[in-house]
Amino acid sequence: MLAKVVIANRGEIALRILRACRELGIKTVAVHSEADRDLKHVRLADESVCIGPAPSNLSYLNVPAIISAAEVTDAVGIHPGYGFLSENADFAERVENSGFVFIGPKPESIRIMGDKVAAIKAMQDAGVPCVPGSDGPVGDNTEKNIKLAKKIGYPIIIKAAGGGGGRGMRVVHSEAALLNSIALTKQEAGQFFGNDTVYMEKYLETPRHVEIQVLSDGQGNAIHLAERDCSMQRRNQKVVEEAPAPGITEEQRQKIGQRCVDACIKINYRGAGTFEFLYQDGEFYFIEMNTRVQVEHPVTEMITGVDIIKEQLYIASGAKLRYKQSDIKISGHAIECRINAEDAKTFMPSPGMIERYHPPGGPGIRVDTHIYGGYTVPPHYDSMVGKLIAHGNDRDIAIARMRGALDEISITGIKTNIDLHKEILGDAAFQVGGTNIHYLEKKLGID
Ligand code: MV4
Repeated sequence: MLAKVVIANRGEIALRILRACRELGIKTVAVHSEADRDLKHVRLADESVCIGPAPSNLSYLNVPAIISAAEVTDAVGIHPGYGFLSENADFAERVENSGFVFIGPKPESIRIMGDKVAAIKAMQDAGVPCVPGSDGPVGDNTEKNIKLAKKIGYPIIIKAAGGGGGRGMRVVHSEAALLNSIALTKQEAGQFFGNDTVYMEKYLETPRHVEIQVLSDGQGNAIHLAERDCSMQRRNQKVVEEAPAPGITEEQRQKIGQRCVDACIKINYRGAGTFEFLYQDGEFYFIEMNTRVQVEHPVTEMITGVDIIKEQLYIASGAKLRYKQSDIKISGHAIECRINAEDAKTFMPSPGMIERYHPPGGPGIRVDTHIYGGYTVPPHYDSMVGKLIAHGNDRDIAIARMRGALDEISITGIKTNIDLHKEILGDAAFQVGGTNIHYLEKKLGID
């Protein structure tokens, strides 16, 4: 096993990684900004290094500072968590070229999945079902583009190859708007991502966002850990996630899961990964692959009993996958509520000092958070301050436990979205299950 790991992140995920390292006897190095000296994991880590001022670009995105921290502490590996440098292929490459283990996929895999056109091509070649579309970049032949859109059938969506996560997309409802929309999306894509390549897909109007978690050792072994439903979102920010996805049968799960496993083996994928699908009318359509551990990984851990962070560390150490597919059995249902420091009406971040924090508890309740009474949420980073996870033998029990936990938890001194979660968990359509990606925004009223 790796002897010492640099945790190149902050907040709850840094603490989550620290806990996994401790279980495995791995020494930890916390790297933090000047604004993050009081983070819980910084106190708990074996060593800590301040890597720069508060702004992320000067600290958590400062590649030389992070690699230097690994050098001065004699660390072996670097865990990037999520966000920040986690899906930066150049960072992964520089980590490896500096002689450290990047706890994640090979740089080439990150690079392929960062280019959505290349990702879709790779997945299509590997037998993963994709959205009907342009099968590559949209060219500049207007006649061809008009024909292509007609063949796919309106509405279509134009997406930037360098985009993802909801940035650089435009829906087109008619031929009259097509050419202008392509030109506009290309121009924005060039501006935002430094790559004006765009592609075309059939626009699915009422899909759910269902994603498959995989683990692959890069030595010919891969498994899937079933799916998560992340449809409850606002402006591409997930709010509530759950596993398994309501209404997905075991047969559907194993079929799509096996496609993902086969793809991992075909591209020799290494580490944890997530295949993102749109799910509509009983069919899965691949849209993107995430090459990091995700915020919502705990719901998968709760229903499978697999510690995804520990498996990332085992895989990074060169071990063969410790599970076979037949070892993976789904047990019950899990729901996660993302707790954000934000205004209930405007959804604007609401940083500041937490006066008191009382965590919830009881059977099936897990809290992944770095907050404590007296902690000040800095204004420089994401507003998520923790995650409440409820598990039960079935979805109704998970919902009941989550509602109890939402009533028990108390965070004073800052505004949070806890009341929003109480509303969602009490919503009749949520309780039935299977709401689509537009449900929450419609419920909240179009802005
Ligand atoms: C789509 C789509 C409908 N049809 N692609 C948005 C985020 C990015 N990951 C892909 N996205 C979408 N792609 C086709 N062909 C609708 C969305 C979409 C969405 C997807 C998942 C979760 C939330 C979303 C919110 C708005 C739009």
